[in-house]
Amino acid sequence: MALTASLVDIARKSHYENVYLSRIGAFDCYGDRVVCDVTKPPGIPLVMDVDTGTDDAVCIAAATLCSDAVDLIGIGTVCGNVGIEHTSRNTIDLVDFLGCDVPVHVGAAQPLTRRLSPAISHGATGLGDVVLPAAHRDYAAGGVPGMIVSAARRNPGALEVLAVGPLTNVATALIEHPELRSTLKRITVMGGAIRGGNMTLASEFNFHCDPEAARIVFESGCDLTMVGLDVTLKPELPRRVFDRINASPGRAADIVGRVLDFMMRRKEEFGADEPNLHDVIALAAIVQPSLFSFETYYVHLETGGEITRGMTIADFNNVSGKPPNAHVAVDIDVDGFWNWFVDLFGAVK
Ligand SMILES: [Ca+2]
Repeated sequence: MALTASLVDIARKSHYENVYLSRIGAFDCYGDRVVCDVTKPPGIPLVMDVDTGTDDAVCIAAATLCSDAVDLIGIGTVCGNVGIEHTSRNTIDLVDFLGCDVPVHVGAAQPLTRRLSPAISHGATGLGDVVLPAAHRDYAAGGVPGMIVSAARRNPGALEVLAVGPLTNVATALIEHPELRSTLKRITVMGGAIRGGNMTLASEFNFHCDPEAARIVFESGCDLTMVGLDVTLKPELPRRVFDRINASPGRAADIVGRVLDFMMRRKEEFGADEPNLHDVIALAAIVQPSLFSFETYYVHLETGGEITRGMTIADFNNVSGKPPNAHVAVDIDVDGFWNWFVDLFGAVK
């Protein structure tokens, strides 16, 4: 018992007190012997916001395999790729299938000021033709903004947010809880592009879906990393990666293999684009930042215009005179990314 007590003392001195204590609570104990690696530093306390979504599903599955790097505290759902009923159902069914006990909170059913226009590339339910067993649990009580602020209070200055859907929930949290602007460590978003678009000529889907929310997040003053099409379109799913995932053990590889199979068939049957895994690349920017090149800019969010709604415009020449508000991922080591990805799933026993 003495050993356990000393661990708690160490944890109480830790910057990540609550996270570390929760880890200790999860350790297996045999009498006085605690089975754990007490020298291992705590992972990044992380909440995710998702609109699951095929590539969100890949991202969530990958995040559950990154327990050495991140402590996944909670997941919020938002409308985007499909309606909130489907994004929420997909998310809770997925984490339940993966045996992950992270709480899932239901978020916004519509963008801040607009009506949702779902994506077409994820099928009617959001997961293509992949069907998951229904979860044996309920959604966590409370909305997503409350979940984020609660997690931030328990991890002051340390909590990171990974948002891979429209930014409706994150913007709402920042509006309702302005203290988040100084207590969050960082927000990483999958969205935008400083060159080109995929929804219009100039805008990316997530920011096109809720540009007003994206503007609030970009103008919040939070430390912000933007992982947009500039990097997420570069890794195109190679057949060798598809084969490696399908040969990997475990439930995460099973579900990701099925999602990738849908993406590959969609490409072959409908002449769709090469499969891109957008959202998991934003996760990689958190846990494997050395794979990326970042540049820091003031990024303006355009909210109007037939083509420019949701466009992210980097102030390359400091015309605005405004200080930078985003670290923009501008390049990625594609081979390094795929190696990380297959190793992540292949390491499961
Ligand atoms: Ca997404």
